[in-house]
Amino acid sequence: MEGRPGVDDAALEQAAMAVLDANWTGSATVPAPGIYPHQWSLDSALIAIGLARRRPGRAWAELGSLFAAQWRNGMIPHIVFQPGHGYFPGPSTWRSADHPDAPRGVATSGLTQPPLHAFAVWWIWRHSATDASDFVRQAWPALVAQHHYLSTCRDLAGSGLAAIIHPWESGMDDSPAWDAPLAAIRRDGDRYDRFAWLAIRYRDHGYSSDYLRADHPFAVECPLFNGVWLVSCWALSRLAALAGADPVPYDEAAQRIRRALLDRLWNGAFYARDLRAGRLIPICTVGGFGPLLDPGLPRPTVEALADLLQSTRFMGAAGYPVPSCEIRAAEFDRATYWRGPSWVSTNWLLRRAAAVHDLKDLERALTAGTLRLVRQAGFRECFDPFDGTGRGCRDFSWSAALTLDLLAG
Ligand code: 9WN
Repeated sequence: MEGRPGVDDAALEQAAMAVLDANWTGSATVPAPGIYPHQWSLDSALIAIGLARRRPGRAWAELGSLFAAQWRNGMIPHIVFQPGHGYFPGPSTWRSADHPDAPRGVATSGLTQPPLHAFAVWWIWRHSATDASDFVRQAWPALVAQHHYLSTCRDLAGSGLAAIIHPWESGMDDSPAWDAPLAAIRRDGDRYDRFAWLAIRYRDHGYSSDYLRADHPFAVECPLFNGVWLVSCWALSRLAALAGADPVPYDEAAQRIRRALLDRLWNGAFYARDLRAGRLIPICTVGGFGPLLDPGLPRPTVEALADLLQSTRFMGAAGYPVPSCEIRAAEFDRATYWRGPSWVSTNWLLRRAAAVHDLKDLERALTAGTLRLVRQAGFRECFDPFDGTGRGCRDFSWSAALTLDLLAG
């Protein structure tokens, strides 16, 4: 009988490294050849996590090139453009060069993405075979500035949570959670026209946080974005001593975010809050499990979330973990990006959450299910949650990088 290539661990690992080598530009890893030819912030954090045990030097370089594109106000842009490659919206839409806070010599977008970077730095440091304290010290100022930006410029409601001001900032751009706030924008045109319009409107208001607070039509407190922010505060508190800093403010920040998540986004599950409509968005998505990343989440909340995740609304009725939208929702669509398919990124984050909360069966199910997906369908962007069919682009970097970590145990 003929075997499938890449099924055994060594071959799978080699195939994953080959994808990452092919997508490496010399300073960063593009998410996928062709379709995503630039550096993305969330992708870089996940790729660095995946490379931590195998290629720590490259993991640090990946983050270093992203931090070099940080804005003076601390914002880490969601895209850092590589010259000579097309993409819409590209540098001529964002016009970062015209903004006094943007870095010189490199073009970036004007939005941000989930701030996983402090956690990624902690992860690489934690898994390094040699002493990585110097790298932590080098990364420290960028991380502190990023967190300062989020608490001063993005806590739009003064609630303790950061607001995303565009679906692209969530990392789950097509999620049905954004349907209602997008539909409330009085504009002609489809979803993508609204995406572009929102970005251009923010640009035309000088990327100003006063404008965001007062007038920007899309402002949402997302549980994934804030769960990631919380775990990065937790990581900063663990790293502070290495940088000669006080850990207490970061522990306090994590507590503040935890309280706000529970007070503002919890209603039997975590939901996103639409700040413009003043209400929770009543659809359960994989983003609602973001707060599980918090090691300090109260046990009853952990158990309620683990039950929901394993119920027939999510993993219990799917062949492969974890559908990006609850299966019973009218908006669920098994084939369309964040409206149903399973992703290696969210699977990995939930596996980390399961490990932190000592949910061994869940951790094993997420590891085995995710490895089955990439063994069967390759390093695709996302996967059909029922039959595992690969969707979106091929040779997707974070799918390959996080596979390296899953194989390491
Ligand atoms: C817009 C690069 C990015 C990921 C996001 C994913 C998708 C972009 C797009 O691709 O977003 O930023 O064109 O749809 O939703 O998570 O970072 O891989």
